[in-house]
Amino acid sequence: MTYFPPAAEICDSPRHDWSIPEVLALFELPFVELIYRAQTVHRQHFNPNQVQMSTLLSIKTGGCPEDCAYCPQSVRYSTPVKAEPLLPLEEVLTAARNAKARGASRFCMGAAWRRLKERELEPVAKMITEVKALGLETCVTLGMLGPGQAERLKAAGLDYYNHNLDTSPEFYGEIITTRTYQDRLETLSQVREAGIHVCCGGIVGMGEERSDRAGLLANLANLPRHPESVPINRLVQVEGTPLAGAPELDPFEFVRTVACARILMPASFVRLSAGRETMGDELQALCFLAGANSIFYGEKLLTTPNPTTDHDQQLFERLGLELLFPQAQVAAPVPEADEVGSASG
Ligand code: SAM
Ligand code: DTB
Ligand code: SF4
Repeated sequence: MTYFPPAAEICDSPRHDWSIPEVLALFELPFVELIYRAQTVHRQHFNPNQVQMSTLLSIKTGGCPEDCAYCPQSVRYSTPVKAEPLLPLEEVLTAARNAKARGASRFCMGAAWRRLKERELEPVAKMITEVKALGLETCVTLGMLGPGQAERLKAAGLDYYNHNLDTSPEFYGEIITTRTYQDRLETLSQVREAGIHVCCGGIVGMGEERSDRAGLLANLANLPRHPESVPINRLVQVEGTPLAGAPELDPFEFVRTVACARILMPASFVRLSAGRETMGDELQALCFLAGANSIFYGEKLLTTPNPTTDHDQQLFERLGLELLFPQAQVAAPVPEADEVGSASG
């Protein structure tokens, strides 16, 4: 009989030196063993019955010059998404008020930009300040940041910046050619330096290998500090994008990815992100069991559908899940790389 060492022996302390073979070894564990370990780690840091909810709004849709092969907002592909200007402040605030009324604790504003331009900074900063004043946590995803911009967003009241690594460095070039992995790491480091929480994850189901999923997770877990929030997106296939028609990922492999993310980044919020609309309730329940503890809530992601709020409320009721409110939801501090040796978890 194979001996599997107790979860605590390998999972207990936040490490920053995960190798691909080590992460692959987790992926390769028997499913039940992997989920047990992920759930064990999850319980060391979180109440397993509480889930945080963020609502997304696309504040600037379409017309993006980048070539991300998954994205319906790229100007390079012919998709149902049409380019629109930056939304007016009032429209954003109405959406934020609705999100709060429905129970979301964080409001995430996304823009289809390659980088944040100086002339766009002030209107977005105003949105952040006013959304924050409604009593919501604020998050934006605006592409790459230039010098000093992260500090100005922070001063406006920004809590989280979302910027994903998306996949492994090896597979990255198959998906995006218009900016590099290094560009992404630089923006992440500017966000961190400015004292903004980092929201950083990726997409699976793009035709990548398991080793690429392991590579994505290792790169996230090996950042100088773990991202406080780790969105795991399952590709939403949109007609007209190069990835429309990509082979479907085995749903259990998706759950394994969530479980490995939980084990590698024990104190981070792991968000079950894009792709829920085409997941059954049972698959989502398995993801919560594997340590996912955050979702996007609301009937639309940026441009594609998400489950209805009624459906999500029923799912939460059926599973006995509760909302995690803002006061309780600051991720436990994760030690810096040089503190890891003495960290106990
Ligand atoms: N333009 C900015 C950027 O890319 O940095 C911010 C918005 S972009 C839409 C944010 C993230 O959404 C991407 O990094 C990607 O991980 C995710 N995403 C975009 N299209 C997706 C799709 N079709 N399926 C799953 N995730 C997707
Ligand atoms: C993230 O990782 N997923 C969200 C958020 N960050 C901005 C976006 C998902 C987008 C899915 C495709 C769409 O709706 O356009
Ligand atoms: Fe543009 Fe972001 Fe879509 Fe890439 S993911 S095409 S950068 S909106």
